[in-house]
Amino acid sequence: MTATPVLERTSLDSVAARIRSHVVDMCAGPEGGHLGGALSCTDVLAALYFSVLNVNPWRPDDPDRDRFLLSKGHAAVGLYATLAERGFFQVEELAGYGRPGSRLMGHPVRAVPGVELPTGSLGHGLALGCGFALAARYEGRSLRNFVLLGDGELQEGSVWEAAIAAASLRLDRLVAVVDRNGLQLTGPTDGIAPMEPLADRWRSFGWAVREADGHDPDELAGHLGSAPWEPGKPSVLIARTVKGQGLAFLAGRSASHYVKLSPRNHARAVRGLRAAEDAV
Ligand SMILES: Cc1ncc(C[n+]2csc(CCOP(=O)(O)OP(=O)(O)O)c2C)c(N)n1
Ligand SMILES: [Mg+2]
Repeated sequence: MTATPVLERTSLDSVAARIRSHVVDMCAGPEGGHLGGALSCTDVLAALYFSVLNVNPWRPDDPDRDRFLLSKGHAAVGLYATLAERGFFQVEELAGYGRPGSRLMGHPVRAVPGVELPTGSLGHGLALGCGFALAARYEGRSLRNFVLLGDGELQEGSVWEAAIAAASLRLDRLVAVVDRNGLQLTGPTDGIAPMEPLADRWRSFGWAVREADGHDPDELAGHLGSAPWEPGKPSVLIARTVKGQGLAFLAGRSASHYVKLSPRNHARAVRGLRAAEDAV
């Protein structure tokens, strides 16, 4: 498979800004959307799709492509914006999100070019990623498999079953990213089920672990691009993020989880994002 062109790392911030802008527009539509969790993982998605993943929008089913699973499927608007920006489908299609007849629904499905599997029921992505990694091993393909998980999602026991399986099968072409925004639907993750020391937990399950600023796409691309970090071990990057990143009136608040932006708040959000972009 021919390597696809990727952006210079210095451009990742501007890609992320465009993705955020699409996310905000979609969440002002009739359905609203999972705004906070889409904005917390925007920089991870930008780093993956514009620097790390070996994917080709013209051949979305190329058997040698890297695989990406959005295990936190509720952040679909972030994935749609990223796939559109990367050229899997027209950016104009984003305007149809959530509307009757659109394939861009609240959770991703395979009808959307670039989507590997439907996700949204939390706790399943890592096991599916294990399956992808095993299949590639059996077929002798050297592709990599990336899975993005929410930190609240880590409360699902199936995540840890998959973590055990990945380590025991020595799936070092499997890379997990945890969107560590500290919030889930109803409040702070650690108030509901404390997970710290999270890095040590993953280490104790036999994974190679790194932590990073989840809003620095260059740093993220550096870590993710260089995985696997230890031979024979799956890798997990704990990305420290802010739910609702980029919107001063929602950032760090559970209220950002699912939002239908009013016209006033949409205008406010657009202004805030523009100001942040101008400041870069
Ligand atoms: C199995 C399952 N239970 C409940 C839900 C409903 N749900 C959707 S998002 C969410 C909170 C997830 O929190 P987190 O993983 O931290 O996501 P983020 O903060 O990144 O949005 C819940 C409980 C679900 N999608 N799947
Ligand atoms: Mg969270």
